[in-house]
Amino acid sequence: MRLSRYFMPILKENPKEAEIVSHRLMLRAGMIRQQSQGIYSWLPLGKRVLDKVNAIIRDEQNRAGAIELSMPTLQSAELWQESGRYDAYGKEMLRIKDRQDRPMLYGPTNEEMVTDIFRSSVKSYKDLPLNLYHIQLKFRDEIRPRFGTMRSREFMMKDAYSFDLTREAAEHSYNKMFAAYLRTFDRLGLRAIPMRADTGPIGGKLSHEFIILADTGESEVFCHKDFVDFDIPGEHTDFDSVEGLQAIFDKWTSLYAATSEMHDEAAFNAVPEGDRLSARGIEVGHIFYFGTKYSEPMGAKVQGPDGKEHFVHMGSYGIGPTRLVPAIIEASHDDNGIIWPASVAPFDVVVINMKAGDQACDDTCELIYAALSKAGKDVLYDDTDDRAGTKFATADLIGVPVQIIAGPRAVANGEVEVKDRKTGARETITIEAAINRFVA
Ligand code: P5A
Repeated sequence: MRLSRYFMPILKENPKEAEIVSHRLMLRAGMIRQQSQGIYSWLPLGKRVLDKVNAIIRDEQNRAGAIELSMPTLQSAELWQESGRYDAYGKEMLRIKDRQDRPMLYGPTNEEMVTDIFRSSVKSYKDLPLNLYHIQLKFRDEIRPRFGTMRSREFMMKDAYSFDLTREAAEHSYNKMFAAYLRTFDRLGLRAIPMRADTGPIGGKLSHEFIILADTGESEVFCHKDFVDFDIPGEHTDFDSVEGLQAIFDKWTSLYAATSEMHDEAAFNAVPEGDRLSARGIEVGHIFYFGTKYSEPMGAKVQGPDGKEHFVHMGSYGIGPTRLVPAIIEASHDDNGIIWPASVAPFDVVVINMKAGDQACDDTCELIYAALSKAGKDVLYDDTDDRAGTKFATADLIGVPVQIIAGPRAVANGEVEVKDRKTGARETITIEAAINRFVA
């Protein structure tokens, strides 16, 4: 991508409305724009990061055996009347009428809709287990939308829904998502700790929130400090192994970890004082097991091996991609801007032409840009005629992991400078070596 032809509206000044660093940096880097309170456009740079986050989420959902589909944002009120949640959900639900005066709503979550899909076609236990997910916009009319896309009214959610014949089988499905979440957040460069959590309007008794520790987090959390160094399940984790996944779940729930709603002061005080971590956190995921809460009122049942009909046991599993992007920034930035983990960086490399219009600099940059693009890298080429200082500031602000800087002096020697955004380390190497580093 040539910067001269891209759309990346950088802000020079700090926006006044931004109270936390991620919101400030997302606005300054031209990643998002507020359209109305708590409703955002994702501008091209932001969209690139969001797409990469979603690709990792999708990859881990698929690995764990979940199957992707796509459900609509607008739902009929009738479904929610069946489950009894239409009235219970309250003012957070955006209620709409269509031209025939039929009550509709902008979905805040999809338990009812997916249960309807399930009951319309699954009739036998032989078709279980089943886990269906999508990555879709949701709307919740939050009392206090704030911090940009961290708590917005329209937001994106990856929501998965599992169906099983028995409670034991449903627990295995829960454990699959539990392990998939540990892997997902790790690949996003985050340490997320599963904590016992309140189930709120989704329901059920068993639930875990996945929390990133951050001073700017909205939740108050309490946990054992050893979680910070626990091992993440590897990529060869066998998601069909009931014992294997149970062992992962048992290990990750063996020490104290709870959100403020579930906090048990006495149990926390039993943790040795030096091991107690009482902190603030950002909830990036939340998983639930709620048994037959939706399947019973909505008549979602299958024939079991005993020939009888059984209401299915369900769970639901959410991740907030549009919250994850600011959460990653909260965890990874410095005074100059964002520092993206390579896995979600909007570009892999930025090539900075220090003297656009100078034949040798132009030729060198074009050569590098073409070679790295051909090798499948996402390359941003700063071919603008901005001042060098502006270019460096922009490259640092948008947080691309590697900068290749081509200035007249180095280029005359057949060299470029390579800068690591995270460490700030710079080295001067030959143009060929710079290309080979990414192509090899
Ligand atoms: C689980 C999947 C549910 O809705 N039903 C389907 C269940 N859970 S949840 O905890 O309410 O939300 C799941 C995740 O969505 C993100 N999230 C938000 N992100 C941005 N702005 C919001 N207002 C918002 N509300 C929820 C969070 O990451 C949450 O864990």
